[in-house]
Amino acid sequence: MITVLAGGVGAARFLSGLLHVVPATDITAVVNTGDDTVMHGLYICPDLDTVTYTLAGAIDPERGWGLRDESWRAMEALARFVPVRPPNSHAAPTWFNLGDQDLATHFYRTARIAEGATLTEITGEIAHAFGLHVRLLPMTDDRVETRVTVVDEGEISFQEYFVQRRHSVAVSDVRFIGADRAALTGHAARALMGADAIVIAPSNPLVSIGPLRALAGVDTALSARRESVVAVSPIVGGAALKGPADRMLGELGHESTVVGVARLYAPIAAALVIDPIDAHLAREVEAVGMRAIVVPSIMSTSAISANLARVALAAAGVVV
Ligand code: FO1
Repeated sequence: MITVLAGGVGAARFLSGLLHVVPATDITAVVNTGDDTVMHGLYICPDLDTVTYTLAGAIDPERGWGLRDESWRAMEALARFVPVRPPNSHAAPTWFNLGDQDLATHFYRTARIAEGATLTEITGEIAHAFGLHVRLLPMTDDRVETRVTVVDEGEISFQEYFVQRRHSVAVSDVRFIGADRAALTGHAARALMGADAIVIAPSNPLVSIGPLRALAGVDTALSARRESVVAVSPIVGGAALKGPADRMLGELGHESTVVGVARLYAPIAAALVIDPIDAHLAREVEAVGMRAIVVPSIMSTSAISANLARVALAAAGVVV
């Protein structure tokens, strides 16, 4: 069994590549839920949905989130209520786009939560509905909320930072509310303990993998089996594959290079996969305590993604 620690788009693309080299039923993804949000009373899990939709071949390829061939009639209809909304009301937020078909996923999840189902159960049901054979697990069934402190503004929710501010504002702090009380689910804990190899996907180390690492026992479990844990750098040539990871690393006092990523992951993973463009930094990566594995890691074709997955697994001791 292979376990992948996952955020959103980068992880979803890595998992797509992994599916070319490992049977789906041998793969478990433990997915960040710190980005989860409630809009219009609906419980939304962006990273779980991005992974689900991508693996189902249903993701919108340009946006990298939401469903392809989507329509937006509900969002358009919502605009009618904006002028009548009292000044102190948060009703009818129109900055977070929910497509008509995507809404069905959030309706289902929200209704099942109201019936008392756990997020783990619901995630399995949604994955099944989309025909997935990969096991998708939320990192926790408890609520963990990533909050971002924005310079000159103060603390806001992750989605207010990412979508509403288009992640174009400087960040001075990140914290994960509830992580100290939240527990890794039993399923996720077994996926960490029992896997033949663990891959930390090319996701944002601070706000995608960070919430997972903030849960009690995760770093301890990973460091105890460090030799079979490999990370894939989300930073290539000093830039993020997608999203604000590069700027965020710099703003929060880390180096926005594969060396900065290696410093964050050295305690929990023995190897870091880096792109050939960063090959000149391999010795610095090794100096901070990680083996550097150089392989093309910009996942622009399925052949590159599959090869990346194969090489990452080999670095964690699994030959496929
Ligand atoms: N990302 C955007 O940039 N704009 C949106 O309006 C937006 C809506 C949205 C709705 C459902 C969903 O599952 C994801 C959505 N995302 C949107 C993506 C999401 O905010 C980010 O990709 C992740 O939170 C970062 O991993």
